[in-house]
Amino acid sequence: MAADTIESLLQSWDGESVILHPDRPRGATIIIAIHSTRLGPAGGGTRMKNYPDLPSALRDAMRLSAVMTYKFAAVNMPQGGGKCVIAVPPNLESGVRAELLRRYGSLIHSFGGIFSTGPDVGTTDKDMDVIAESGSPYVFGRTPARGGSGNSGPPTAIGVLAGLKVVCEELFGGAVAQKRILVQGVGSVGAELIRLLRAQSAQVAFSDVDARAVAHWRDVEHVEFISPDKIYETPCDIFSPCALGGVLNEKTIPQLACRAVVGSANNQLGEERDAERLHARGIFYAPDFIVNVGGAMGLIGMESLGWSRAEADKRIAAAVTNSLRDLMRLAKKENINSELAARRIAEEKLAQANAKS
Ligand code: PPY
Repeated sequence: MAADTIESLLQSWDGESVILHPDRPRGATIIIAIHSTRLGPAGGGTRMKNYPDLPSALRDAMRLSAVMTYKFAAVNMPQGGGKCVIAVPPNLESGVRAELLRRYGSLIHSFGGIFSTGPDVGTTDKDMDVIAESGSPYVFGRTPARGGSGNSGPPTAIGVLAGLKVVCEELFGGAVAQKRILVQGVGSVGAELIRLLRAQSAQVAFSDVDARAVAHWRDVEHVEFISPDKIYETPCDIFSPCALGGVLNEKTIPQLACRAVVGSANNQLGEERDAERLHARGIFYAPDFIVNVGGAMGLIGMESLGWSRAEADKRIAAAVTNSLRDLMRLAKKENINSELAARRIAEEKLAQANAKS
């Protein structure tokens, strides 16, 4: 396959605009991809990492911004899709990093609201505090001390629980109680999900690669531990990836011994074809961008729409429940995979918005 160039990426992308900002003093490049403003100003997290080259960073920003468009459209949030990728040199020193974030904040501010952001891979709520110094009011997910709504893990977990409930009803005709659910990763979403599931009397097991997290959940909380190398082949009712992306692929899908996959991790499918591989095996896959919408919804709802945490939880649970039910109905009727069904529904909503304007 020929290597991507900036030109070929721009040619094949269906989004609106890309802002490429060289931050020369720090040797970084800020890339803001605005995929769609059809439903409202674009929103999406800021991913900061080291990339092998500029086209790789641009490809990531373009792909991730499109997912945000679908994510918001699927749950009827009046928000467009965007994403920022900051390609940085390895081992950025912390003072330099803060300068870069401030520069980035000014850049966002200068766009006057067409793009708002929040945390993503490689950035934290503390980083949002720094970006907001110059980027406010277009920065979500600051620390509570600086007026933010705090960790988005718990609202995200509310959405995952709602997804698990729908899938249990549809597939097993019952509640999550007594269902064997295997949670991969006990970060801020996975840990909260385990708490919620135990409160519903589910049979939970977990896996993680971090020794301290394993010791806590296995020895203090007494949750069954599954070794990470056995996670895919371990029989369960539902597998819930809540950590890494790309875990559903050509190698792992044949090993799966579950009826469904419902988790919060971003980009769970290794490649597009994996949705069809799961479908062919009769394993229901709840599209990640539907199940994990609670993070973005919670931050935006609580910080700019005046929702309380209780109201955010209610809206997130309803949004995930309704969109999963709709897509399961469509997938069944058309005998198509769930990812395709979810995208079709989101595309229809975007087309309706087009027709109205
Ligand atoms: C995501 O859900 O993947 C995000 O990027 C989260 C987000 C979206 C919009 C504003 C803040 C955070």
